[in-house]
Amino acid sequence: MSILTVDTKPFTDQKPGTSGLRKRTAAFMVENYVENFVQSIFDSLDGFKGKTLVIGGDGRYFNDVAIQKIIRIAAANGFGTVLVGQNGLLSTPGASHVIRHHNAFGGIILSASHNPGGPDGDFGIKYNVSNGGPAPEKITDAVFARTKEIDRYLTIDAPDVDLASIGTHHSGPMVVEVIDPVTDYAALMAELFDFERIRAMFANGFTMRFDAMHAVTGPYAKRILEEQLGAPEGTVINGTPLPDFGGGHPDPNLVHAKDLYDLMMSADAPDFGAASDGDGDRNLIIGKGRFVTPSDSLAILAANASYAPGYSEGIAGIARSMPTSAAADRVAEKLGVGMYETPTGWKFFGNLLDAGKVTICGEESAGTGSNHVREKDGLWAVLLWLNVLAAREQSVDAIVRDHWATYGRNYYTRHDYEEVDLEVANELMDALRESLAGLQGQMQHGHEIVLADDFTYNDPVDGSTSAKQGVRIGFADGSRIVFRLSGTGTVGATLRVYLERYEPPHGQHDLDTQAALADLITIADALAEIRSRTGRDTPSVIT
Ligand code: VG1
Ligand code: CO
Repeated sequence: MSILTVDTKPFTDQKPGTSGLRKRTAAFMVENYVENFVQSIFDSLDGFKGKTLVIGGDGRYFNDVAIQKIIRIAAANGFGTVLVGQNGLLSTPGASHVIRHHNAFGGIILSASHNPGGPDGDFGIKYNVSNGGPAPEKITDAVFARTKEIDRYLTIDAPDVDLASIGTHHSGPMVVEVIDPVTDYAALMAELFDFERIRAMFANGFTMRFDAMHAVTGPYAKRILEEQLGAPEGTVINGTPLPDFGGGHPDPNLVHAKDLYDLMMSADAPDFGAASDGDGDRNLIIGKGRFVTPSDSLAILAANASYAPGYSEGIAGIARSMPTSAAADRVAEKLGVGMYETPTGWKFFGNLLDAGKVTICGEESAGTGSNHVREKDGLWAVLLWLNVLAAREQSVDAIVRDHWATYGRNYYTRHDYEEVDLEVANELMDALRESLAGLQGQMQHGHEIVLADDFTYNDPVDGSTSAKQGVRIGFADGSRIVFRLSGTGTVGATLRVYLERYEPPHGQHDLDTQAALADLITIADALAEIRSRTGRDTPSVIT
């Protein structure tokens, strides 16, 4: 089989963000756009000849086309085997597990996660390394540098592989194994959780709704929840992955999963409601009449992890992204384990997990996970919740209240201002950074500022440093405001404002979140001049 060397010209905009390269689908459909990026990944790696590459995606529009291109480029570059999920499907945590389980060299995940799909939606490509986790910045920086110089890519002249049929195929000299996307992952979940106990809970009439949002978790949730754990058929809704996610926005938050939220707040609510995002790494947890914030969910799961067989010996430590609330810190303190604060994005947890410093990680953006894979894992969080519910025989609401009564409550909200003009957003952040030096000691609405900085992370494992990871304003009573720009958006800029206030165990735990944080919301606007600079009166999304 002869290898074709195809001339190409660099694109200037292939810089990976918080989680891989994300752009409008139309940008990826431009001739050579996918080819350039994938060849740049391979050009930045060493030692993969004859090795295994995992490929999978969330099933969105253009997945099928991109996967066939990537298979040919992988073959031309000398990979020995490609493992690909049937019909090109693999959830992000599923792909992470397949990489680890099959000792693969790495993997390519095609997804723009919770962003809408389709010809007018978004697409994305991400490279994961052999531990199953997102490539660290050292690699993504090298890939970006390569994209600016690339002048050729390698491919072969071979037909498309039939990805619908499980089994062994070939692309030129390379073996292409089409695997069931769910099997390996489901086996891992059965090791970690007490399936028997959860099965008994469903058999006793426990009710649940899982909204797969027409995204990748449909087949995973149906197999595990309905077939293996005996939840009644129909527990999983929107369970068929569609290229455009049924026209929806596969983001499991209170805006885009509003139907689920409304159901859970109604008199007919089942005992438990959950949802996941486009690529299956996020989770939404709602009990009957009780939404659980992702920051609280992280803390509660960490505090209760030992109910699950996979964590019965306790956890080594907890890590959270910097903007995530400090609720988990209190759990770590009580358990006497390490607590780590990292920049936003799962790639920063990899070293801590590999070094055995932490077992559980989480982000305020509906991401929770553990050392079982190297990605956040939506269904894992749902199953751990089910395991805890089955073991404690209490409602979600009772467990949340008990947690607050023990550790106190961190009122928490995130305000997003989407599609802000890029220049305006950069000016806002620059002005905020410049004001930091004078803020310490200032009083704002009766709150004293005790910390004002731009977060720099020093990785305790490899010593690397990541600067400018978000502006933090800390107050004397432990309240906090964080400002940062999104690294996953595809149009303009998204300003994220994270607000948090602590209320002790015997304090008031039933305030409305926005009301409880009203002072901080006002201060945030005053410090960053959000309204005057962006012209926006209110955030586009409040979570
Ligand atoms: C967002 C979240 C971040 C998450 C990232 C990828 O990034 O804030 O916590 O890791 O999305 O999640 P940003 O830079 O837009 O704030 V996913 O589900 O898109 O892979
Ligand atoms: Co995602």
